[in-house]
Amino acid sequence: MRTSHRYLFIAIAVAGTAFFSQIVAAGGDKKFPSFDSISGGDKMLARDEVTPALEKKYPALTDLKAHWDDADMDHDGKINKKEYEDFMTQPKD
Ligand SMILES: [Ca+2]
Repeated sequence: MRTSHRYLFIAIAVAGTAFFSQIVAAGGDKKFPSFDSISGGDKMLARDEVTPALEKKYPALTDLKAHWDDADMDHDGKINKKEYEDFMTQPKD
C-alpha cells in the first residue's frame, strides 16, 4: 500500500510538472511565431506573407499588420527580422 501511494505521488508530480510547463510555454514571450517560420527562410517579410491563417493562429500578427508602417522602421515596405522582433517584443498598451 505504501508503495502504490508513492507511485501515485510521483504520477501527480510528473503530471503537475507537465501542466506547468505547458502554461510557461503558452504564457511565455513566445506569443508570436519565429520570423523564419513565417518568412519561409527569407530575410524579408512582405505584408502579403502574413496570411489570414497565420493571423488566426497568432493574433499578434494581426497587430503587426495593423501597425505595419510603425514596425517597418526603415520604410522599405518589408519587415526584416530585427524590425519584426523589435515590434513583437515591445510592450503593448
Ligand atoms: Ca523594413
